Amino acid sequence: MSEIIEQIAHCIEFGKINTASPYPPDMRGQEGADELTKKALAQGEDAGKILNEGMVAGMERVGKKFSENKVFVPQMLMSAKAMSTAMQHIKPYFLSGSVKRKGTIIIGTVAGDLHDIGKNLVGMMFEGAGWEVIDLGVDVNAEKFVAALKEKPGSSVGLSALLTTTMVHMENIVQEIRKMSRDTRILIGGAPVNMEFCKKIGADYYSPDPQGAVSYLNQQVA
Ligand code: B1M
Repeated sequence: MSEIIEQIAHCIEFGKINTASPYPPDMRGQEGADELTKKALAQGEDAGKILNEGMVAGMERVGKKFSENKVFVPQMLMSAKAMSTAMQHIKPYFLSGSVKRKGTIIIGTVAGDLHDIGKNLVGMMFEGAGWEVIDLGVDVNAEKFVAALKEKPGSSVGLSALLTTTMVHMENIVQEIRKMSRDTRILIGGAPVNMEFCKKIGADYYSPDPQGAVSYLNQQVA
């Protein structure tokens, strides 16, 4: 891997956004993911390589540490911010078709539930892993998920719930999606749910953290 691509991976892993950003303190004054991505493109590095070997690799590293409780939500948010800043430079290459997305995932927090911090992290991790993310927001009912799937057939769906009173809505959403398309991949997550509940409601996969959800879908399209 070229040095600049490894530097980008490092910036994403440690949440170094740009030169002006004071975080992390031991990288103060150094270039961040923003400047390095621009520089790498100007040097003629391939956009897909920058994305996959630099940005995605950095997000995978921090995602793994998060799963192992070695870093926490604030660090993940800084990495996600570094990722989304660098992504602005790569987006034109997605639009031109020279960099391909892995697929689309439609995400949302289920009906009655306004918690969105975990769901947003899941979205950022998918985006960071090269997926197109359609975020329907919070308090999303079955009709909205089905309508989004009709607009973007073949997408996967990610449901988040934080309340024991709203996790029950996942079952109804899964049923309505299955009526429309039996083979849509449906992932669930959130503090009150688990794999047993996932199986009971007929979803495909439960992950306790964003990285597990990303790894699962990556394997499905590999
Ligand atoms: Co609420 N709340 N809250 N709350 N809140 C909890 C969830 C609660 C456990 C607190 C408690 O009582 N100890 C409790 C639920 C109890 C239960 O049902 N068992 C609770 C309650 C009761 C309520 C209200 C009903 C309070 C009230 O008004 N009486 C109310 C409900 C409003 C509603 O939704 N209709 C309410 C409101 C709120 C705030 C608005 C104040 C705020 C939400 C702000 C926001 O999200 N924008 C809030 C918060 C912040 C919390 C706590 C403190 C933190 C939740 C959080 O963001 N965690 C929470 C207590 C706690 O967890 N300590 C609590 C950090 C986040 C990164 O984790 O969302 O679990 P989490 O996501 C994780 C994983 O679960 C996973 O990945 C993420 C990263 O690891 N994950 C997925 C999540 N979705 C996934 C999807 C996947 C894969 C993984 O694939 C698709």
